[in-house]
Amino acid sequence: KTRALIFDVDGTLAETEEAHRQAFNATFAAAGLDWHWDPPLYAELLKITGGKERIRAFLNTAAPAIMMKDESIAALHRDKTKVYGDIIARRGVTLRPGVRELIQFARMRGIRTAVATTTNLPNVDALCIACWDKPAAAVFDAIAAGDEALQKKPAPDIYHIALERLGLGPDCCIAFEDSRNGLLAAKNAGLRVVVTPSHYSAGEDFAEADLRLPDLASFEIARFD
Ligand code: XBP
Ligand code: MG
Repeated sequence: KTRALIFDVDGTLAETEEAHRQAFNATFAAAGLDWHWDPPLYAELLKITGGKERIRAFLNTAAPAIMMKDESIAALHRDKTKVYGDIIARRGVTLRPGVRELIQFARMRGIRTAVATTTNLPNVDALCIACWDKPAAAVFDAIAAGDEALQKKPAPDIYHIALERLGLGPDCCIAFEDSRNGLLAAKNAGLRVVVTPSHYSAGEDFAEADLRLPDLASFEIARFD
């Protein structure tokens, strides 16, 4: 019997990666850095999960001569989080098909809901306020986000934290992901995984998924009981 649904955020709840990409670029420009991440480059950089880790990976390959301390990257990333929050608040964001209904259905049935994401908590709150008019803690029963995990996806850490907060083992939970890194993180934590590929992850390999669907509008929870 399924007792909880654990959702990835970016790409799974909503198509947010273009807003992230624009927030990175606006932040670089405001800091006087002539870096620009176009969509093809961003698709490559998305293989590195986590904004700070992504900036570091970009520097290592595109500008190895630039020395940047971890603290400077963290400061740049704090600015990026503010810009991202502003973009989401100003433009709004649309939940992917079936997301709102599935979360509402779970609530009605006493199935708990959680978030296990690489992005940081202010970004999860920005999305929840834009889509539900409430902070994340009022939408989900448990939240595990960003730097809470020592190692980001595809490591299972963030799913371990979410399961611990739910007080549940992996057998009675289902994870929802859009990317290969996310799929592997959830699988590494022993969960069953439903993958709904997103704009940037469409071409990835999802062979390990228990179920692959175009979106959650066609998801039937009964299949998993
Ligand atoms: C997506 C990510 C994040 C975002 C940027 O993670 O990898 O890094 O692109 O967010 P998920 P931050 O799909 O697991 O939510 O800059 O806050 O890291
Ligand atoms: Mg994702």
